[in-house]
Amino acid sequence: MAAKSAAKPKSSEAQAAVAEFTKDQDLAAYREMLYIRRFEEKAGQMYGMGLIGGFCHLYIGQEAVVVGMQMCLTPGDQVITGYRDHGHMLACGMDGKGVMAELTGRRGGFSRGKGGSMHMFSVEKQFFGGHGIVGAQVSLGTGLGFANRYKKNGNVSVAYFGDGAANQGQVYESFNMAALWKLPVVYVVENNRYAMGTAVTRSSAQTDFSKRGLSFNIPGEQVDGMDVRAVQAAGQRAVEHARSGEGPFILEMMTYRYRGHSMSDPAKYRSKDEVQKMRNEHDPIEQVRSRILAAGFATEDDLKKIDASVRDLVQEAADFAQTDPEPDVAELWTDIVK
Ligand SMILES: Cc1ncc(C[n+]2csc(CCOP(=O)(O)OP(=O)(O)O)c2C)c(N)n1
Ligand SMILES: [Mg+2]
Repeated sequence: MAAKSAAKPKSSEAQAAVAEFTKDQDLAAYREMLYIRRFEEKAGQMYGMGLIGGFCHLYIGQEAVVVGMQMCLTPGDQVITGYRDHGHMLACGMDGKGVMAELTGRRGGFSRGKGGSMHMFSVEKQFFGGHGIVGAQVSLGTGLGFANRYKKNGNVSVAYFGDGAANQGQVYESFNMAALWKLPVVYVVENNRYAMGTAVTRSSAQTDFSKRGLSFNIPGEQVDGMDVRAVQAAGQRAVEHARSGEGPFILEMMTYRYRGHSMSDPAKYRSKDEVQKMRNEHDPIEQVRSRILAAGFATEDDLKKIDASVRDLVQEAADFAQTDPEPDVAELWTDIVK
């Protein structure tokens, strides 16, 4: 089923002009988004080679969301998401070697090779997973906000979830409590237009997810999630709102996933043209790349160097993930509730 043709948000707030990035911001965003994309491409290849088992959901196409949001956070702020989580972990600063080694089920993985793609955590980087139950992270993320409020630590939790997850009941129980207790939570709906093979228009009575908090008086904004500058600008407003004690905020990121839902996807629910059009006209990395070149922030050669260093980093992670040993059999009996 054909969805809307562009990533542009409908609501007027989001149409506001987006501030230009500085040279450093543009280059950092470029590098970070490229790193996520190359990492995911490599994960896809390794899955195809049989090196990765179980579920694996790639983030390719959505990179601007997590990179733009991360630019608004300060140390101590928490991040939680669903199963499409590799990009979030890398953006939080988790080592790519540990992420890739978890995908291949090795000792050096973030869950010592026992969690896989959907179950990784880092207390150090304040990343709280990685959750396979659609919508569960929204309640958990609200709990993180509650803890922040209780401890008066000034931190904000960011709970990411999809357009499909937005129809789960526990999301609204969470909204109610977050608004009631003015919890410092930013809810980021990654509206990539599909929940597995179901288009938003087939499953949602209210397709403007920024309005989903209206009955709780939670403000919301629709954002062009393919433009990292728009994400960062909206993210600043939302994080500031939450941090200042005003309560939760909803950001609906209009984004798009280029690959299938998971590694097996019949791809019958959308046309190849629809995907190609998004790639050609809205790619988040290409947008930054053209801006960098137009502004003279870097030359083609400089960008090639960044590309090469990113590829090296990803290759290092892939090599580690194939050479690091598998967990000892005795590990079957550790980290479990007996
Ligand atoms: C409670 C629950 N119901 C159903 C599923 C099966 N399921 C896995 S992913 C998914 C689609 C979710 O789509 P969305 O929230 O839009 O996230 P996206 O995959 O687009 O990132 C479903 C229905 C599940 N994992 N958990
Ligand atoms: Mg979706």
